Amino acid sequence: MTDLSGRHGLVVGVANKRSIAWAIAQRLAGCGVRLALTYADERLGENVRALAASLDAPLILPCDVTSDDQVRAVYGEIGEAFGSLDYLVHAVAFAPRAELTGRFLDTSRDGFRIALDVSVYSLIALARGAAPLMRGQGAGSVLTLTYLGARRVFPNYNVMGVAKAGLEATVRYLAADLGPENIRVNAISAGPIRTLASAGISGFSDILQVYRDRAALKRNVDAGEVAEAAFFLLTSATAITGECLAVDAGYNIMGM
Ligand code: NAD
Ligand code: IMJ
Repeated sequence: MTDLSGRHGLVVGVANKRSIAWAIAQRLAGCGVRLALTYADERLGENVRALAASLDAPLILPCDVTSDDQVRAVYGEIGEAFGSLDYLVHAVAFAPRAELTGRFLDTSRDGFRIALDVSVYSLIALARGAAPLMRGQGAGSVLTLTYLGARRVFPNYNVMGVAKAGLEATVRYLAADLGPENIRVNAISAGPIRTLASAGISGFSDILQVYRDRAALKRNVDAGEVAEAAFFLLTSATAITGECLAVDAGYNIMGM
């Protein structure tokens, strides 16, 4: 296995053992990457601390991505403990529950603002904090998670689709901005996976079934498969930036 000891990563978006971010964290840590993991609130902090016990002494830090102060504090701690950063994983999305049901037409101004702030602006804020620590050592790689709802309409995805479209555009603008410093920025568009972010979404089982029926590979994907593609984009795809890679068992390529 690739030896990445001496490298450092920040993974934002671990909530529990099903989180896509957790699968990516495990993949990186398995190759010797020293990690910082953040948690959104104290309730999730306990989960993250328990999971982290299986990793090699990671930094565990609070980070509500809507707080500039908390984002600044995270990079302060990483600067002190690591001195540099190689990888940033952004696996964060949130819209108020009420926005993920009913008509898109009824999207509230507040719901729109919150969804775009948490799910899109957070990538800009986190990339800005990471850049000096990546620049200092001549390279870096940023990865975020998106969904096909950015490009096609899915029932109830609503304002999150608009947020993911903004996120995918943000990947391109950040890639252009940070490219001259050899910092790459990419996205993975994952197929539907049962996680906290899909729990309680009405019709989610139906969506999994539709993917299983229609995807080229006639099956769903798991977080480990997303993590493998994430590992590739983060650690070895040295000429890939500004891209969105589908890890969806070939669902998006099908016409019917
Ligand atoms: P998850 O619930 O495990 O992860 C979402 C994370 O966002 C959680 O850790 C949560 O704490 C965090 N978060 C929400 N608001 C936050 C805030 N204000 N500050 C900091 N963190 C905050 O679910 P997941 O499915 O692993 O989601 C990770 C990413 O993958 C998301 O961007 C999601 O849109 C994307 N994605 C998920 C699927 C799927 O079907 N599960 C498919 C494609 C893309
Ligand atoms: C979420 C809602 C509706 C349809 C959905 C999803 N489909 C998929 C998801 C088809 C795959 C999961 N996904 C890709 C997301 O990005 C989820 C984001 C999300 C989930 C919640 C649930 C709890 C809550 N707010 C949320 N905000 C964003 O209160």
